[in-house]
Amino acid sequence: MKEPRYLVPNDYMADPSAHVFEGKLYIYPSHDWESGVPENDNGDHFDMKDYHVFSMEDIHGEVTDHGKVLEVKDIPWGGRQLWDSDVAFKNGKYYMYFPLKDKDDVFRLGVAISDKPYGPFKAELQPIKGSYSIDPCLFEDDGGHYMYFGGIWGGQLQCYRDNKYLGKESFPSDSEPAICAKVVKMTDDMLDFAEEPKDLVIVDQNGNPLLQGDTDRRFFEASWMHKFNGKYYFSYSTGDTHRVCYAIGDNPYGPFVYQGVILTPVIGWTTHHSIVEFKGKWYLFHHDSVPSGGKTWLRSMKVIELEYDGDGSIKTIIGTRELDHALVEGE
Ligand code: FUB
Repeated sequence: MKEPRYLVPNDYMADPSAHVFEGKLYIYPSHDWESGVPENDNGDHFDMKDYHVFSMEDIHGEVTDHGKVLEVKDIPWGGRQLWDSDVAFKNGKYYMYFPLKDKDDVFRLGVAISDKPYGPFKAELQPIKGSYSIDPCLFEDDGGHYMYFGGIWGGQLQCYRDNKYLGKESFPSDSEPAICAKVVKMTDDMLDFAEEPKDLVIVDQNGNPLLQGDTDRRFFEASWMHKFNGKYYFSYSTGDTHRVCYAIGDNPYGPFVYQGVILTPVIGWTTHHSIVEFKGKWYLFHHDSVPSGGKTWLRSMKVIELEYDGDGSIKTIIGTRELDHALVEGE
């Protein structure tokens, strides 16, 4: 598959988290819609209310919509904005992790459970204790499951230091180390953090942490973790510079050494992805706003093959901004 394929032409689906469960590809996206909420830097225009699950038996084949699997109205602690989710499997159960603002408008991470990869999922009564910010990604390694999470600006990560809520925003200066994504091991029952979340530090080739002012490379949101040839690949969005980048480490906690760009900017403000191996090939699931004519809050998910060079580096994929300047006026 050398050309990208849009997966759900009749609706808007973003932030796709893809996994192989029971021999099929399952995709867990955010469900964009025209809410009418005005656009701002906090992302209030991403006012999503439910999730659907999709599956595919073949990357070129039919995409099955399993329908609505979880709604804000069924989450007892919920306020607004169901953003990027992810799903993990353990001991016969599927655990969906999701960010949602609580009734005080503070993002928390929730968990909902199903016996099937396609749901429906039933939410726990409370968010995960000690959780905050957005974009949970679950990764299984020999020693158990790890969650990667966080996002600055609308994702509220800048409102925390040492896992404590500051009650206000606080950004480092441009010459200080960048705000980090977080990594935490999950408890055996998958419902809690087994430890205090730790900083996921990304360093340059000299071992120095990336700086807050290094906006082309520093972490913004959209964590993903995958393993290739025994190495740990942490990938993420740089947000306001609109790239998907990656860094490599020797263990799930890092540190991770910055490597390069996986995906150059797409049409639409956000860029978000997941990486999965299916039937012997690797794929990049991502989204852009081409089908909506450039509306940032109406995104469409797509998939393209991802390739590695012989040394394990990922070949850069060109996003729709470079390919399709003419598609959307003003982009
Ligand atoms: O979909 C809402 C937010 O936009 C996600 O949580 C971010 O990663 C960005 O894609």
